[in-house]
Amino acid sequence: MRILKSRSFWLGAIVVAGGALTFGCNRATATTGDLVGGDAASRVYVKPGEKDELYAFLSGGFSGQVSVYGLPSGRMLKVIPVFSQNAENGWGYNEESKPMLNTTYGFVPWDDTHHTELSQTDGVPDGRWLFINGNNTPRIARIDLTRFETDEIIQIPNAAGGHASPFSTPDSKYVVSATRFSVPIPNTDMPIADYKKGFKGTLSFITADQPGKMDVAFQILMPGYDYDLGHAGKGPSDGWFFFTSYNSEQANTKLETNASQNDKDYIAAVNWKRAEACVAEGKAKTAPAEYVHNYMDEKSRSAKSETKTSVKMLDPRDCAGIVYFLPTPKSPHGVDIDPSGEYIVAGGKLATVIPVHSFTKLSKAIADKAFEKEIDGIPVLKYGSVMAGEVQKPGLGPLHTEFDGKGYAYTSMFISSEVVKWKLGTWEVVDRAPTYYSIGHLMIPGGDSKKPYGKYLLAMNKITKDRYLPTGPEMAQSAQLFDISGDRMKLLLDFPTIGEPHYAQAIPASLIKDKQVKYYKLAESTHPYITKAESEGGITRTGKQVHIKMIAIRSHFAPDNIEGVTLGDTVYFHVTNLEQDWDILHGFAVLGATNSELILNPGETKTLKWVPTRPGVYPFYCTDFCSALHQEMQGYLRVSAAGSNVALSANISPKAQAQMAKATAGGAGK
Ligand code: K7E
Ligand code: CUA
Repeated sequence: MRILKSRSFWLGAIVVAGGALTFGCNRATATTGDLVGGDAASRVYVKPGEKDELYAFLSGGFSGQVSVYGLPSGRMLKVIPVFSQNAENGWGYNEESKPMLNTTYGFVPWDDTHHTELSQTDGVPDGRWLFINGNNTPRIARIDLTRFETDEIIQIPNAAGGHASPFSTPDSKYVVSATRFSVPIPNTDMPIADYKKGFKGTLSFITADQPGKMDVAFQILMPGYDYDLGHAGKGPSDGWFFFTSYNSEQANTKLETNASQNDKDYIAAVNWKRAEACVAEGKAKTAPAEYVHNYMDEKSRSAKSETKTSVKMLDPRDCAGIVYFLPTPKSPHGVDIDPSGEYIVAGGKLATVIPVHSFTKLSKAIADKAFEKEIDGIPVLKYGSVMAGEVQKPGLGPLHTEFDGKGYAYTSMFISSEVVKWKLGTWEVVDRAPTYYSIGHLMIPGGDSKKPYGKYLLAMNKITKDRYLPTGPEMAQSAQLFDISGDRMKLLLDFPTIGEPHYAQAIPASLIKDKQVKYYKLAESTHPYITKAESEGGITRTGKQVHIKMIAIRSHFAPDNIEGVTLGDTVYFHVTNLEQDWDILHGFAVLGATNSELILNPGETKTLKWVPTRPGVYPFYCTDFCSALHQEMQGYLRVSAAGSNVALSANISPKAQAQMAKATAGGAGK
């Protein structure tokens, strides 16, 4: 029988799966008690005052952020703002962080984050950084794990939909981004009907191992398919990268059916070391491409943006041997490499099997030229020549696979809502566990690395109806923690998540927790508007701009009374938190500001821009309950009508007064 082509078959399968889902729901109520291991509560119980074993980093999907949980407890520790403005702490609202969201499309205050990726040393997560992709306006961010803050964001040019991203090579020399949507390259006005002729894909390799210096090292020009996911080779397959694609039909409408025609699509196997060599030999064309690179200056804690103007573009026709296509059933989603680096597992979301390719066979097939055809300079290998095996009857809708390091693989089954455990090499299914419901990614700590931690598995589910107290039409997505230390998976815990986590990664806490920055040293800050002592605060006017330098310390602001601002002025509050002590934060908010608050880490200076719109007296106050006299931490700013002659004044020390007078005399432009 030819496998699964007709639309009616698939509709049938989905209806059947819907039935299975309903069955799952009913059964859940009856047997959850049995499914959860009897000692589950104690396995996830972390006593008050004690700490979790692992940090887990969950992507936020449409929240645009990363959330950090402790495992096994499921305690939520932090939301790290990345691509979305975050009024909670002023990310993307304060002047220091705004440039982080610059792109060639302007200021883009949101994105869709899918994959968290820890930096690696020799194929093992090392706890230095976490990378995360922006899917909508293709970008990759770097989060520093000594501070849990986003430090760098690079835009990916010649791309639309940065989904296969930001997977890392084993030493984080590169992280990658492949375009999900093919587009004209360079993107230009073109009839959509010209898709087959004019639309192309790109695979981008971004240098990642030097903070502040991320750049697009090179791009590979690909046929106009949809590139979906990727993973680096390791061990024997180190030097290779694998990307799934779907829509080899090159449909540009109703992809639901039109891109599900072919029995097989392709995994692109990229020899990136060879690509590097071709770039070095001058075989790449320098193509115009505008993209923005934003990074947080370490000393001033202020972001800078730079625009780059070209990329090195490699056409596989100019550099033989950089890409091969591996036929793979059917519209594959995930591609996951086992810890040994030998097996390449595809999640053919419409396939009835889980296909596994062999790297040894791939190398031999290339040597033997076992090609069935060539597409745009890319040899297509014969399926039989690269296939290691197929997992039969795994369930419905395989998406993603992770590994436990003990010879087993675990695949998420979206349609049949389950995790399926199977054995590498024999391809037999050995266990399955239901998930509630519609699992997307799953994650084993280190489960895509050379050394899986292999104790837990986290399932991330799209649908939670009936699992939690109802909260109106939208219910939270959920994560479910399983114990995988024994032969059978045991469900331990359910917890709701922020946004829609797609992928997550986790790492032993011991690799991160003792490296935490506790405060920023005032003495080392190079922020141009820092106020290092109460005596240095002040107010200066430059034309219509009023700069207020202010300190916050338990429990006052200085200055706390400001006059002389008039309508038409733009006010910049530069507030420095003078505290030099862990976890002592202050906040700053002004009546009527069409902006967020500031939240100030100890030793940090942040700037709130405010344009008053009517005369009056405006209180400001601290928003972070910092001391017994937090409520006393307040002040006033007087705004007068345009043209009034109220002198600029602030109740500051005589020394600061004198400095202010000098600065105002020098800089006054009014
Ligand atoms: Cu499967 Cu974007 Cu990795 Cu969602 S993706 S689940
Ligand atoms: Cu400072 Cu509350």
